[in-house]
Amino acid sequence: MCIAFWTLDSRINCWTWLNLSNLHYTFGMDLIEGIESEIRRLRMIQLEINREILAGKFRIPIHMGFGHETLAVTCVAVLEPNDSIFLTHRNIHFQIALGASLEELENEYLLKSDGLAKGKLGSMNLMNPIKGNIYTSNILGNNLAVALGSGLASTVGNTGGVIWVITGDGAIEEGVFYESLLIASSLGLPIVYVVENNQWSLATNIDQRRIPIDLRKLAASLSIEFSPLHGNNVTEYLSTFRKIRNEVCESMKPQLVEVNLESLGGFITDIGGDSERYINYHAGAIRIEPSDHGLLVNDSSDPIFNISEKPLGK
Ligand SMILES: Cc1ncc(C[n+]2csc(CCOP(=O)(O)OP(=O)(O)O)c2C)c(N)n1
Repeated sequence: MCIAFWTLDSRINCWTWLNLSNLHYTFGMDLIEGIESEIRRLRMIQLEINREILAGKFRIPIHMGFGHETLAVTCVAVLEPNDSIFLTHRNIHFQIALGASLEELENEYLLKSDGLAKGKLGSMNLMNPIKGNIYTSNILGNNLAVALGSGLASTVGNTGGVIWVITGDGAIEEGVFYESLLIASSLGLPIVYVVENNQWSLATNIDQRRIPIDLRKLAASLSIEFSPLHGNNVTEYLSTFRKIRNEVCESMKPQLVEVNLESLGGFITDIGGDSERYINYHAGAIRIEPSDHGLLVNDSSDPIFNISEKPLGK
C-alpha cells in the first residue's frame, strides 16, 4: 500500500512530494500530470532559448538539454530539502527543473546582474545553491571530486541529505570517476551517481572513441547497486529515483544510475570526398523545427512523445 502526493509550491516553483512506502511506488494522476507539465515547461523554455541563440542574442556557449527533460524533472522531483545536486556543463534542463524561469536564464546568459547567478556564472558553471545545486563545473569529472567531499562532509556532520552527482559518458572516462566510486563505496557515502549516457563526447560517439564500459559490472565490482533507465517513462523514472534515494539513506552506500538518452538535435555533415557523417548536437542551437506540441522527434527518445498531446504552454 502506498500513498504518494505532491504539491506545486509556486513561491519556490519546485516539486515536493511524499511517499509513505519504501517498497512499491504508485503515483496519483495529479503527480504525473504535474511532472508532465514540468517536462513541457522545460521544452518550452529551451525552445525559446534556442530561438534566441539562433538570433545571436548570447555571446557564451550554451549546451541544450533537448531529450534530457524527463530525467531532470523526475530526478529533481525526489530531492529532499537536505539533498544537494552537482551538475556539468550541460545543465540547462536541471536548472529549469530546479525552478529557473526563462527570464532568469536569459539574463544569466546575457551576464546581467538580474540573472540566476547575478550574471557571474553564465552557462557552463551555472549553479543555484538555494535550490540545492551547490556546485557545477565545466571541467569534466571535477564535480565528481567535489561531490565526494560533500558526501564525506554530510556523513561527518550527519546532515541526512543525499548527494546527487550528474556526469556524462565522456566524463566517466576521467580517472576521477573510478576513484570516486571506490572511495564512496569504501567510506559508505550517500551519493547517487547519475550517468547521462547520450553516447557522445564532443564529435565522437562511444564506438568511435573507446571500448564500451559495462557500468553494471563496474558497479558490482565495487559493491555498488546499479540501475539502468531508458525510454523516458515518467512513472518508471520517478519510482526508480525514489527507491534509490530511500535505499541510499538506509544503507549509507552510494548507487549508480545509467540513463540512456539522446541529446536531440544531431545533424548530418559533409566530410568531403562525397562523404557524410552524422554528428550529435554538442553546443549552441539545434536546427530542428518542432511541432505545435514541441515534439522534435517522433519516438520515445523525445520526452514530449511520451506525454499527453497538449500544446506547449497549456
Ligand atoms: C577535463 C576536461 N577535458 C576536456 C574537456 C572538453 N570537453 C568539454 S565537453 C566534452 C565532452 C563531454 O562529454 P559528456 O561527458 O558525455 O557530456 P555531453 O557533452 O555529451 O553531455 C569535452 C571532452 C573539458 N571540459 N574538461
